[in-house]
Amino acid sequence: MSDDNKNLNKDNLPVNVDRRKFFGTSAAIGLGVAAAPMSAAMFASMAKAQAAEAGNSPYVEPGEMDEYYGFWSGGHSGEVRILGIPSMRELMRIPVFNTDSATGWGFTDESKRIKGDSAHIMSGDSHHPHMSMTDGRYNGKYVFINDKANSRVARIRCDVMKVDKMITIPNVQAIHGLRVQKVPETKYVICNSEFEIPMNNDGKATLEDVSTYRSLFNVIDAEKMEVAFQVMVDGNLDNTDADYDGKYFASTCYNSEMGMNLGEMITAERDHVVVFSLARCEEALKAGKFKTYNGNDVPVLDGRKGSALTRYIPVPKSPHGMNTSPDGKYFIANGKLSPTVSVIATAKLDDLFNDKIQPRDTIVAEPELGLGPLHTAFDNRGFAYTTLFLDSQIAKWNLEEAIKAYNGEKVNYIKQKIDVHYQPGHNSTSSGETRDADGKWLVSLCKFSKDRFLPVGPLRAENDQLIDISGDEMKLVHDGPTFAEPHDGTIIHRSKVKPSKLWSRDDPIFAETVEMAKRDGVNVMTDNKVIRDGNKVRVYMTSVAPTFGMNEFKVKVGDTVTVVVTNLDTIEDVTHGFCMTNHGVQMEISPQQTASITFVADKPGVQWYYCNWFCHALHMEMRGRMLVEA
Ligand code: K7E
Ligand code: CUA
Repeated sequence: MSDDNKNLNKDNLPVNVDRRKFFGTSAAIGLGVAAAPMSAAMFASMAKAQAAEAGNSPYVEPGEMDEYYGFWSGGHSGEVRILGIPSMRELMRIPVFNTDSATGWGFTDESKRIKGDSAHIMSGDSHHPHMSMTDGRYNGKYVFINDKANSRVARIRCDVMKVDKMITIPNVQAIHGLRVQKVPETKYVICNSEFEIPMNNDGKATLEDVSTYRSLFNVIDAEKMEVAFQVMVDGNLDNTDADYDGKYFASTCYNSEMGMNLGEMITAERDHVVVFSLARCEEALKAGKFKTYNGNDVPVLDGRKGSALTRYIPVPKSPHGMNTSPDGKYFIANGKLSPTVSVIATAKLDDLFNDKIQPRDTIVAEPELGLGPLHTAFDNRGFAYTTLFLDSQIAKWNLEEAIKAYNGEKVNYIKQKIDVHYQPGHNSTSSGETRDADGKWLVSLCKFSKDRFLPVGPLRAENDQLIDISGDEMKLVHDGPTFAEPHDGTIIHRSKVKPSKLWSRDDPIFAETVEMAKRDGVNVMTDNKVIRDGNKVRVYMTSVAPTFGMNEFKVKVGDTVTVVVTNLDTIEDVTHGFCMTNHGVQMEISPQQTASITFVADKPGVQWYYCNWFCHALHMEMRGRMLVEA
């Protein structure tokens, strides 16, 4: 715990808006207010001037753009959110494992096709959103995200910011830690299965016999979105990261005991980090050295202790986060139940795999940082920032000095501890998980907000706190309430992301719907037509603000109706909706998009449909009738 609270000055003002500094600034900008009480407007303008002076302003003027995109997981809300950093404004929500009333995600035919075998699952638990990379830098192509609740991985296409692929990982339960291969490019997405289950998990073996339980490391082909291979390990797996050489992946294990309850899971003083050799795994795969399980054909390699594919590095105790330093030199395992983090030198891993050194010889530092270290982020000046869950702090420490201290030198590697509010999980620095780490911003994703916001009932918001790390001292500059529950966020420079303004007419997300229209002899860009096919009815209509191409269509009660709407508007931001009243049917159709939704017309009579995205002064009039004959 810090005894002196570094965030507040004697007047209980945050230090970054310290009055004394104001006076200095005010003198510089020619305001003679030193003795007078300050108005709110003066206060704000001075805060701005002072922040601008410091060169790292969190203030983004109305109409101005943020410097960074933040991709935030939505935890058990199942979604991904896009924030602007440093303003912390929420720019967009991308429904992923959840269903979404506004866009129709989970209800439209296109989203059901993308969800595939899990189309019936309406919820999820997203933790780790990470963008694809080329040579250790974000390439703006995809963001990948795990679903711990249903063992899935989804891919968001960053040109349209929509999910275009989703897979359920076989042979495992609870996909948790997820990262991408950084170098030479993201050929693979890597993710851990956290919960141990029998191999095979078919209910035929003794369910109680824990010796048959396994966790698997999962390697997914990023382009095909298929499991390339899995690696069976000893113990369970939690978080993971990749190196900057394209050679190794590392994962933490908090349950090396293979305990089945809390007491059993935390008995050992040390658990471990498993390091995977990509080349050796690919060789084994090529040589056919794998087995299959549970009746599917996904190759499972054996990476248990003694295998050539892996090495097990003992670390204290129930480690959680795994973070690679942006210079590529270190894997850092965060101790959770130990006050330490373990610094593994990636340069020593070749020797470890060639059995020239022992696993613990790869550890070059084990700094003691405080209680409950969970995750570490980095700047470009050799400092690391570790969240301390139990202490509600972030510790700023120097990597090279921690190594010196481990070698017996007397150095104080801890530079500062800042209070955060409260109980931080992940933290994230601007571009900090890439070679472009720039040391400007740190966001602490706090699990509890307690007294920081107006009370809103027993359920409280989380608190994402923005911290300026550009100077010698960390400075807390913003509190941002968020709904359940950002676990991890990545802060990506805006130059790396190039979203489209309109849909492309040949987008694969709705290509199948357009193909279906072609088979019906319909050109979705020009035709408004009803096609009857037994008791299936396909209704094709266009939309141009403020009208649908069809004012009415007729069906019989009990028909299965598919409505396909194509938005012909080419004006940015003119999104239409299609909502069939009293049927639980609604969806988004953005400019140049085709979208479809299928439902049963189970109510006879007149059923109005309308556009539910406000698109025009005559938006209210943008409606039509489904006439349902008894
Ligand atoms: Cu620490 Cu899922 Cu990365 Cu939550 S995980 S905090
Ligand atoms: Cu179209 Cu509202």
